[in-house]
Amino acid sequence: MAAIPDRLVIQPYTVEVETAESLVVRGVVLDRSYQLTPDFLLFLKYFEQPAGREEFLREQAGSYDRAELEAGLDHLCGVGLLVPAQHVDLMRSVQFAPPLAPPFGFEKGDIIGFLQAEQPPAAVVVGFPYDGATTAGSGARSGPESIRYCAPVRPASERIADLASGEVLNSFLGAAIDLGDLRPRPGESAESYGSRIEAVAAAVAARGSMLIGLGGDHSITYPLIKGLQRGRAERGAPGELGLLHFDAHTDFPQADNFHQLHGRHTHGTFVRNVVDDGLATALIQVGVRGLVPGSEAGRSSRLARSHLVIGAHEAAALDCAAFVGRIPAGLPYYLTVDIDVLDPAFAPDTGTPVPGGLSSQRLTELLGWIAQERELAGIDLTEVAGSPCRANRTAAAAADALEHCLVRVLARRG
Ligand SMILES: [Mn+2]
Repeated sequence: MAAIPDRLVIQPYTVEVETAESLVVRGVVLDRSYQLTPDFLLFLKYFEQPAGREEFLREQAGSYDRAELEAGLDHLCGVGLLVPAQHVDLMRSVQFAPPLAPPFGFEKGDIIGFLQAEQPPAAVVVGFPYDGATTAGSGARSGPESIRYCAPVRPASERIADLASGEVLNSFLGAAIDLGDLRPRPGESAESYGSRIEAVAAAVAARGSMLIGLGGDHSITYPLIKGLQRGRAERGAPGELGLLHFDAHTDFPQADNFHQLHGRHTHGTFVRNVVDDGLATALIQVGVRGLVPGSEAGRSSRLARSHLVIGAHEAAALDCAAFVGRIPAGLPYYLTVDIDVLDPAFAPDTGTPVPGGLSSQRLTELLGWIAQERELAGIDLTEVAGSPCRANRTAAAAADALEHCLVRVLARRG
């Protein structure tokens, strides 16, 4: 636990039990109950608005023992009911569900502990069980749970061997924690949920940790990138960011009236929004395919640096080293994977499958190479549908590709 900051605020809570002997409150952010004594009402009321710790101690000094007041503050900070006031907006807008079982042997964590940890972890997993922005098949709301279910749980060991490539890697899997899922509200719009995604992404990036997002439909990526850029700016990191996008679709509608027709934030528009808002300077799209109506092939010259499309056939045929060589070096990338980049034979449980995609082996290989050879600032994997069960080969392929990538990303950052 870090030194307690001077300005504090209580996270939103409801009182569950209030008697002369007992006070039980439920904190909204983690949906968790806290057993207190009625004396704590003084603290809860005082810090409903952000207030100074010293100011509180001074004001109450006449009526209460200072050591007891300090112990009370320490206790509330320790359990995470009192949080640094800088997080007041985040605390008021988010609610998390804890992960049932974190993937890959990661530790379980929570957003409040993360924000206050002395040493933030290298990476955090956050699930976004939302599919309110799909235009065709839905079901991606079960993605986070299904990916976690299909992800192997690794023992903490110092080395991990990749039998396919013969590589032996240092394992830094312990450097990541799983914060659980950011809960959507019933019927919540993509704009509303997106603003909360952005707040979480900004807070994670401001601490210097990498966010690994489990979708959810592809609408989650725009706010993830926006928040990442905000958090990076807060740390003084350079604004240049490439977008590395694996998908069967370009998610980049060319028609100017597209937003009027479908709304701005859908799972099929995020790339256009990222480009229009200047959030990325380079765009590399991998695995796109299929016939679409229109006279534009989705290539854009509006990006400052470059727009490169490596279609599905090329992505399947290129030598891995040659593939990575086509991705400009010297800038960090945000990596987003729509699982429909895979052929429906490997990933049938997704909203908008397109024949002629990559094999799961190919995706795993390419992500491993990218993680090894390029700097990644954030990662997400979207559009996995289907139940959490052994038969969900879409989720199994997603988890496998993600793990091959993460084990190398964490080795770089470790
Ligand atoms: Mn997509």
